[in-house]
Amino acid sequence: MTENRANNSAPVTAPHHSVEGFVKEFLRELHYGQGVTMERASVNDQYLALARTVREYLMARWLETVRRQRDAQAKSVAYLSAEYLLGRQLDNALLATDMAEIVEEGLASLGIELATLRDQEVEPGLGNGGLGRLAACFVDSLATMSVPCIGYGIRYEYGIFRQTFVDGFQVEKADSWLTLGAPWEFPHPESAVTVHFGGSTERYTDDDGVERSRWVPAWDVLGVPYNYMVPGYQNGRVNTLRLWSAQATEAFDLAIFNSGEYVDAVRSQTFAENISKVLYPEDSTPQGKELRLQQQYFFVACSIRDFIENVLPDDFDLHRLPERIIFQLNDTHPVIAVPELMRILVDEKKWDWDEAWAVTQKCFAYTCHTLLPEALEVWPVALLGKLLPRHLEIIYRINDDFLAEVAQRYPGDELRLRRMSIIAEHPERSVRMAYLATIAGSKVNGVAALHSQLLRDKVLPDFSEYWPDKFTNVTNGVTPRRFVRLANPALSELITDAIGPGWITDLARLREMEPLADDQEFREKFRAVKAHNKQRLSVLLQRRDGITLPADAMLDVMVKRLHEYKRQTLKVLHIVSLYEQIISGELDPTSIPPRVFAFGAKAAPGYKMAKQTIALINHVGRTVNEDPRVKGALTVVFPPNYNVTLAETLIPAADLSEQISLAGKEASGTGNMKFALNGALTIGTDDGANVEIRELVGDENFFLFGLLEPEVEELVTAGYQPSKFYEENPTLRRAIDRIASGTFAGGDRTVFEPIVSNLLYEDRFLVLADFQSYLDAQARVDAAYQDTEAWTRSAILNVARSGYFSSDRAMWDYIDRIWHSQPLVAR
Ligand code: F55
Repeated sequence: MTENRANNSAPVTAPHHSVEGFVKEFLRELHYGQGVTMERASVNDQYLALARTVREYLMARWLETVRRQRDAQAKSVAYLSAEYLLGRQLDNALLATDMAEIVEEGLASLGIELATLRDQEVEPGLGNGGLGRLAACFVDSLATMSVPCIGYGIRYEYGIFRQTFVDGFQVEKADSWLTLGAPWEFPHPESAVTVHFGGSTERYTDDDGVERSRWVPAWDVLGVPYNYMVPGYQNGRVNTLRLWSAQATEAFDLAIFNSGEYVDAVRSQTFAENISKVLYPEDSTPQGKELRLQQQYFFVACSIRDFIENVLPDDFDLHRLPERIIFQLNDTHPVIAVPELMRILVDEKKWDWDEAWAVTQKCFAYTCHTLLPEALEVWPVALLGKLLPRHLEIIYRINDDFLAEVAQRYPGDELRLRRMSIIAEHPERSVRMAYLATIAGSKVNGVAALHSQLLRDKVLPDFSEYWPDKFTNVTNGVTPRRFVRLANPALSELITDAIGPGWITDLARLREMEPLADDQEFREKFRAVKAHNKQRLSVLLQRRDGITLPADAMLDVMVKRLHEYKRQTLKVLHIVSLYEQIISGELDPTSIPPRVFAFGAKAAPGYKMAKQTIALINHVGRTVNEDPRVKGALTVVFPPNYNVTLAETLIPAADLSEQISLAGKEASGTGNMKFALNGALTIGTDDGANVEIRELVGDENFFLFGLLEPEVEELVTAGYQPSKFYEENPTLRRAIDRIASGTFAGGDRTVFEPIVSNLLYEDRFLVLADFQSYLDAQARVDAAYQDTEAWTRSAILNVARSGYFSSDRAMWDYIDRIWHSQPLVAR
């Protein structure tokens, strides 16, 4: 039957790759898809018709990619990630199909501006920050490299909140990204998967007389897959991102029929549908919320089932699963997949435990993204046992077997067993998800060289001693398609004119630009690109937020989630310190290059200190911007709702990139890479991937400051007293006193008191210890910026030497060190 269908099906072809071909399809979509005429079409109608037209150009490639992957029976990567911070889709699809010019011309012939329709798209913000954006970069690279990959995740109805400011304080709004239509998704309700929850387990004896355990769940939900295209860059490939949406099962429908309380029954449907309702906005301190665990289990259960039943052939022998799949765990969020696969093999397929464990261990690998102890996920045993009783049993068994092995290797070492147990006893009996991931994974990797080292030495030392070969590093990367080619067309053209277009898929080739750093004419062109990008940013900020950027100022940018360890406060202290010195007459404002201090940052809604810091930035900004004494010299801008779309205009305009986390706290950073690739110089600590950026671009093209990681350790062990730094450094004291005085809060000393006393008496992230070193580095920045030619030279070298930070390279490293899968070459 299927065979027949396949034989009879006509080949799917793309519409004609020409202006006429495009216009014809576009009008067809407008008329027959949207059901409107050109005269009556709204901008949204036009956008939706355009998006659907563009995806038609991708469809044949998509179907062909899926067919080939099926036929080749190649090993696939299943990237399991609770977050994908995709950014807008239209431009990326136009680039992948090389349709941008045709579309621009075709639309123009109808009197429509492409730019207007572009702006109509609401970006899918299904992630918090770096981790979610990394997942999006990785799937882009794998598609471009023709590596078979399915991205699995959650189709949140509401993504990361939209940030607004009210009197400078963050106020969150729901991100209803789906309301105007979702033209990039393909729902498949017919392929829905049932997921069970709750209930209990029971022992029974099977037909062969074997004692077994089985799960008797209490309730279930449906997972409906929504497919998204992940187009490779002009290579004829389109991979799939499959996001799951929760729906009530028939059991709910029955309840409705049988219940006199019809309205109540319908209402209880929403209970199931809550699971994929909203993305949790905490980017570091996981909330031990039941719904969050439901989300995690929901999407991995759907994904594993989908892979086994829909991707693998019907008669597939699961003993060979590791030949066909590697489940890459993006942090611990999907790690419940481990007991889930065990449950399927042992309970459903009736395998022996050891047989199942041998296969399972080969199917997973784990990427850790943090070093902060509070960010390591743990689930209370009581909660996990209530929601997933069988999985808890399985985790216990994994733990027992593992600890028995450890006990054999280290007889009598009780303390070690307690340290290495998946189950923590204090402060509450709970499951340490990172340990489970480490024990089950074939490999464990950190996301930058320093991070991977600290992961071995500080976070999982017992495990790295036990399995030295399990641990590896893969330094993060970013996709050059979105973050250079699309975000910075002017620079892209300059690069392509100089070295040809090969860099877009082979970013190491940017090295070929190195000699041009010494070419005066090229430097001039490079500066023109920067100036153009600043102008573009200025237009956007004016239109988007009513913010006016001064012309010809150095653009100093810090964009990332708001977190104490990232130290936005350090940058505030720098601004306040300059302000203080200028208004007291100590510093001549014309002696330093005019600077715009730009921030972009969302705070987790429950993170008080982070929200205060946002208010502080806004209040300092207002005071500074309104003060005629510093006018022209210092400007602070903080556009609300920093997201991928804003990043794409902001980063290419930057001169200076702020990467100022406390050494040993930022696992990698990926913004740092985007800035360097777009010709900003970095001021940064010896942390995360900054270390590697500095090594590559050269010391002389990077402004290093601050304590090194071992020095941080030392200072903290010795008993760090921030107030000492305050007392001993008059510049620092005056900056802090200025904040404490209420100057930035209309004279009210209480508003920012918590920040001040935190700095003076706690300062977990050693802001005060690094203050002077930071100021000195900023003075070096000012001096360097005055020498325009030398600065431009450094900026060009930053671009030329940052090709290593392509996510394509990162993917090759995963393939080499972890996955051992192969690209699917054309046949
Ligand atoms: C999201 C949810 C939870 Cl519960 C915990 C963390 C996160 C999250 O968003 N983490 C995150 O973004 N981590 C970052 O990952 C990046 C990619 O590896 C790193 O570059 C960055 O250093 C790290 O903080």
